[in-house]
Amino acid sequence: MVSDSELNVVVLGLGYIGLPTAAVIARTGARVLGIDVSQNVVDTVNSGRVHIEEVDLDGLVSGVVARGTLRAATEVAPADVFVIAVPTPFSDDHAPDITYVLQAATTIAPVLKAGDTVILESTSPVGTTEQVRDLLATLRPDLRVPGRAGETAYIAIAYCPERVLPGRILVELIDNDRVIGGITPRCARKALTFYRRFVRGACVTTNARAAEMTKLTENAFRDVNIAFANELSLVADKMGVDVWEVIRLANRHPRVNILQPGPGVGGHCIAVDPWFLVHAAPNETPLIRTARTVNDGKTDHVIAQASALIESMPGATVACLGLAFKANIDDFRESPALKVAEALAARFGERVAIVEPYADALPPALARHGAALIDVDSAIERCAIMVVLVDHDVFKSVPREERHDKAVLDTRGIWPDQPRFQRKPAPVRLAG
Ligand code: SAJ
Repeated sequence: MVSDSELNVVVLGLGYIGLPTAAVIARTGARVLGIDVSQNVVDTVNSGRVHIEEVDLDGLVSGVVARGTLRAATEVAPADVFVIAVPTPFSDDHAPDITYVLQAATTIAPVLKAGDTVILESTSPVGTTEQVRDLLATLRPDLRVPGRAGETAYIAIAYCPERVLPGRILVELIDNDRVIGGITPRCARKALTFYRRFVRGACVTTNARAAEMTKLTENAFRDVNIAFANELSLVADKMGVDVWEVIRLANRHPRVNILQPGPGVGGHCIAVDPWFLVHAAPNETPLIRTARTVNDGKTDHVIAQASALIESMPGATVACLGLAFKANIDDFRESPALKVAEALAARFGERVAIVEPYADALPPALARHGAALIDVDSAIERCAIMVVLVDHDVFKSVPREERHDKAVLDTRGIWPDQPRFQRKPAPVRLAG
């Protein structure tokens, strides 16, 4: 086995997964080349800086770049292991788009040599790793690929999904268990040797298709469970009951563990990946599809609730607290908070102000409608209405006395002590 300092690794895609992964591998002493299509990203990384916000990532990247074990480029080079971590978006009709994955495979094809390992980490529809194998076989007919004709393959190809939580990426990259699906068992074992270099969690091997579906299943499971919480929040609103109190109490049951309602589900994973399953088996996935509809519908519900509140207080200024898709991060992808803020700004214009400690400037769609970016103290001073969209710690810590006179729509349940909780109890009709 090659020692860490002799191992050359190429990571394709220096985004939220690729850059932390590249840096963690580089920390083991392996020589890592990160590839990105953006020259700006490449320059940023090569200067030891980061283009994304993630706990402790800046220190790690500056360390490994200074030590010379991580560098970035736009052009690929020969290596022993290739890790593909590029985006897999979906089209308007929810069909998964694996163009970037196939482009990445096309990019590495010319530099592949016997003994190399190719690992796909991008969330992908079932069968994508086999497509990568077929593409490489076409582009490099001289290289024997795995799972064909019973001959010993020259290269190993495996699928190993990333499963890290934004905000905890560097911890979870090391501590989480990994599912490693080989095109053949031999491929899985080869990839396993690589992950054991830096993963402390258990590394479990399977086949590529099972690993691909496992990743989609994990995120669909979470989406369905959040949909349950969101549906409960609508029921509780109608009943005039505090949903967070109900969930807290129900979760005291030893076999009940309900997640938290919110303004909808965001991010580039949970709001996207379930569609890969629905698209693959439309007739078999009514539950997964409904969960998506419930979670998206919750955003529309919040827009309607907030609009009604704002209309009931003519002239009052409104603070939307948060734009990120979840707490304490700067990631606004597919963010329900952003959708709500945009809808309110479009309707109420300059009456709407935005508080987002993780943004330096407002996205153009918000700025266009006259909304301003203000800090939390200005919001407390100036705004009579507060719409809590993200549970950032800085919002949670606003004490009751600073917001007691505000009209509040708290979609995250961060202020259970808020006296003017904007949910009017529905009239209760007694039986008989
Ligand atoms: N959310 C709720 N209520 C909850 C939990 C989450 O409304 O109780 C919302 C969040 O506010 C956010 C969205 O769901 O808008 C997703 O947040 P998340 O923290 O559940 O997940 P992500 O998207 O940050 O990361 C997920 C993780 N998957 C699972 O937990 C099964 C992570 O482990 C994956 O690596 C990641 O997707 C991914 O890249 O696929």
